[in-house]
Amino acid sequence: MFNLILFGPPGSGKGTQSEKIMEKFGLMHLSTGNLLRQEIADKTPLGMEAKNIMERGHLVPDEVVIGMIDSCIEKHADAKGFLFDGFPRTIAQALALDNLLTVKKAAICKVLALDVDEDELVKRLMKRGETSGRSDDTNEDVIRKRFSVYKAETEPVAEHYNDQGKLEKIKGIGSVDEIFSSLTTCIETEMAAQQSVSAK
Ligand code: B4P
Repeated sequence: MFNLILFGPPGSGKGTQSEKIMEKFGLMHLSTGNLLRQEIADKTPLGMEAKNIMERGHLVPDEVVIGMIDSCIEKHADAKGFLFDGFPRTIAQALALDNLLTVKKAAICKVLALDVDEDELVKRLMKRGETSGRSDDTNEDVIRKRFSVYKAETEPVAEHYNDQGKLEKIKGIGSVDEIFSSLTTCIETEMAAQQSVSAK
């Protein structure tokens, strides 16, 4: 299995690039943001709880998102690999993901981290807020809150995978196609490395 994490702050382009990676490499795309927004659209109890939290720029509780990812991995047991987008966002989520994959005799192969400065991120999110209808994108205070949560809770996840030698930073400013091209080069290099290990 080839399992990839696309990492980065809110608005760094994880969702945008995930669509293209999924299409090119045939990985199963798991976005916790999309899964949560679907729960909100379906007005489920979980969705109602998540809406409140997301609108304030906070993270949904670990056990909720870990449960969602667990059942998605089970549902797609025959996938040739997963692309995790927006997950893991805390150390507890990262440890849970590592365990879920170990049970399947699999692991994260690479973590690609999109690097974008905060001013550019605010611009992108405010712009998306004009058309997306996403209430977490329209208020600059909420956007800034999401960054402070990211720094406190999510950045340590990058360290966790850096310690495992799996983290690679990618410049996240430029055209969508330029960034996709850098990501593609890294993914192809890693896939070739995995294949040569499994051929031995
Ligand atoms: P997410 O849905 O994961 O989304 P995001 O971080 O806001 O954005 P993303 O990085 O995917 O940006 P995008 O490509 O859309 O999270 C939303 C909320 O859900 C979180 O705040 C949290 O409350 C909750 N949540 C999700 N996962 C969770 C978890 N694991 N644990 C707890 N809570 C969780 O790009 C943004 C904009 O930039 C778009 O408008 C795009 O068009 C534009 N853009 C993209 N690339 C560009 C480029 N190269 N140049 C210019 N603009 C670009």
